Amino acid sequence: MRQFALLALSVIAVTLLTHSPLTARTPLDKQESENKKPRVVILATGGTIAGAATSSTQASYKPGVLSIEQILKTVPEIEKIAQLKGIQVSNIASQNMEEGIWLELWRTIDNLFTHDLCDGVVITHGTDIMEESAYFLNLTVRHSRPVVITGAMRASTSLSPDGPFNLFNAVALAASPNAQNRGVMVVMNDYILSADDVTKTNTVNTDAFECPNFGPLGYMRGGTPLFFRESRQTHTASSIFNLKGLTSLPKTDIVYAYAFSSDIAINALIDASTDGVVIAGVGHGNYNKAIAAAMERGSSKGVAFIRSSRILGGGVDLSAEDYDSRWPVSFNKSPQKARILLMLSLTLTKDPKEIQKFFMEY
Ligand code: DAS
Repeated sequence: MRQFALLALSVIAVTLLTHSPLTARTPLDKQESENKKPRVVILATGGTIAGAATSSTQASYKPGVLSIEQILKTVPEIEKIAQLKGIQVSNIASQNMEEGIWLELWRTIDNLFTHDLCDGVVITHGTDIMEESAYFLNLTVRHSRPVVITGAMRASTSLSPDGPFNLFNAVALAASPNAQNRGVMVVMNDYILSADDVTKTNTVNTDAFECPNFGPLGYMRGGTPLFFRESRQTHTASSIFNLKGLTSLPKTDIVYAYAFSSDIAINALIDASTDGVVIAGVGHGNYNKAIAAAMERGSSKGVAFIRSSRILGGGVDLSAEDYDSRWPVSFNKSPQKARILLMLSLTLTKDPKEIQKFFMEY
């Protein structure tokens, strides 16, 4: 009993003695400064940024190996710029992305922002499907707080991985008050890229992402975003597309056009009851008579069609050859982005004239 009392007295004494202004200030300062730092939630989905290889110089690796906790340990500097929380949504190579993961990402972000649980969101993601996830969320996350997607072209075990600085930049951008109302952004290789225009332009290099039509929104420099333009397309808080109550999305596909392309693929999709097909046309959204005939057949069965192009820049507009208002044109949307906009448009309408308006606006 005597020993416990002595122990209790010594604990009280130490507390009183060490509770000096400095010590008192330190926990409060730490707490206050912690509270002052923006709150950033990192939603991890997998990809190369979570990838690992057996040697630091080999090119091949396995994506989706490291957990978000392990990834965060490689970038201790981000603790200085934000209060962080990591959530492991999935751990996949993004070529295996699923509709359910998109809907989970949307629900999680909507809940975080609706209930003021964070100031910004970062998504770590594979690079193969990154531009599609970014555009999907750009059209459906109806909030103005920043959502920033990043990844890596080299595995975390590489001699000089690009993931850690991409993640630092992404958190710094999501934590920036200047990142509000800019739509979903992709940060890769110091570029800040808009979800409506970003596309992967190299299969292996670290400089693998561009905005081919409008150029980058800006750059990250030492953790500070420098913006040179804003997205002119409607997005996020201004979007008409509402996923509330939806448990699945319309089925839309893409058919590639090429020299003497057959109608086998497009007819198979029609017979499989797809809801919509994007034609990745040649040139300014063109295709041959076999595909044209299949489009007529599909239209008679209620399938929606969009004319896009396999060409990287320029898009397809109303001056396309033989423009037919039954087949809306994609404007600056690549086939893979046109597919997403068609998918969401079909949650509201099948009227091609209404869908054409969406392709001019989003
Ligand atoms: N397969 C790629 C992916 O997961 C790896 C990557 O680049 O992230 O998208």
